Amino acid sequence: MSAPGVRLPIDLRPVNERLRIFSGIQPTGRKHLGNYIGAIRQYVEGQDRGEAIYCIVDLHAISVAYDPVELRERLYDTAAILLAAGVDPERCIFFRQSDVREHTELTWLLSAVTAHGDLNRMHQFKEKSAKQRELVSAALFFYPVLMAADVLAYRAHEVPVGDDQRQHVELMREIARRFNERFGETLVVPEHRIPPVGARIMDLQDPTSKMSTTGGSEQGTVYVLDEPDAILKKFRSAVTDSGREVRRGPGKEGISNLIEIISVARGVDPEEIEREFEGAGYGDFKKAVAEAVIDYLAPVRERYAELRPDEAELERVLAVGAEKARAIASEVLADVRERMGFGPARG
Ligand code: ATP
Ligand code: LTN
Repeated sequence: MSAPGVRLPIDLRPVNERLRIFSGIQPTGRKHLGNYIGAIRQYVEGQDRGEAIYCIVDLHAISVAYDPVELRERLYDTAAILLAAGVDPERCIFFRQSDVREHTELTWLLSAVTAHGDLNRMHQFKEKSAKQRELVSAALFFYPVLMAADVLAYRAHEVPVGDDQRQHVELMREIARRFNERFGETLVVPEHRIPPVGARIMDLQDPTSKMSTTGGSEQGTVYVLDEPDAILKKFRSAVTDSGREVRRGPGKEGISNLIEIISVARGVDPEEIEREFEGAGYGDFKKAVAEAVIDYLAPVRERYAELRPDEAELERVLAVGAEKARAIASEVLADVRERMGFGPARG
């Protein structure tokens, strides 16, 4: 028994506890090769490594201009893409963020230990706020707090994301640390998991900026659901450089990007690709990249076509996931509430 008022630290990861993985993805519907290689591929692998929890973050989607009817449609698109890619509701918890109200509640509670100055430093806020035509919403500014709540509500240990989310994960670590310092050990300080190859897939037309649904060029963005012909065209017109060597290096952003893409699609090291294509022309290399990507994405596109029409089934899957998610998050929230001084004291 501990003395009253003395908090025993919650053992945040006992040796025999399973690794808990959490990640979220926006319901933009048009998921691209960057999302797939940087994140979705890791979600699928995560199911073999630990207890995986994945959610479609529809609450995040309202931080920029959106249409409610579209949102619902794109949510189904995104759900079907993830399932088609191999996210398996039998082996993970897969749900819609807005179905689990604990995320919203925790966002507000965590805002008490979030520094305004830290939010002000977020690159994504700066970039996205500059692009808004009508309204820069407070939701856009608060976006990282909601993202912290997503992860901290599950005491997740690991967060698979692409490189662009590094700063957001750093911030959620800071929020968890500050919470624990202020209210006693309650939350797990999570680690990011950023893949060594493919964490930042670049736009094929402008290899100095990341492939993106919102910021990039249409011709430079390969979508998971693109037809083989479209994929071939996009890779054929990919911007390279005036040199002739298929290797990574400064001034070779385009070729470096293609090397990373083909190495992930084929499941080999980039070095192996450089060896294989030594002396090859850029034209042949681009064609090989396109073929590898077509083979890589074809099963996903085919499976998507089967899954997407059955919205009732998608809803059923998401509801099962939400229930499992809620069971975990509500316990964490009960601890957080109690430690912050809400409701009657427990035990
Ligand atoms: P976008 O910029 O395309 O709109 P996003 O980052 O705003 O995407 P999500 O669709 O939620 O929003 O991203 C899902 C995951 O994909 C995140 O983990 C993100 O880091 C990753 N990701 C996004 N773009 C890339 C990219 N070009 N290369 C690698 N990973 C990426
Ligand atoms: N901001 C992320 C999406 C996201 C997320 C999360 C990722 C929302 N909540 C929790 C990991 C963990 C993005 O990719 N744009």
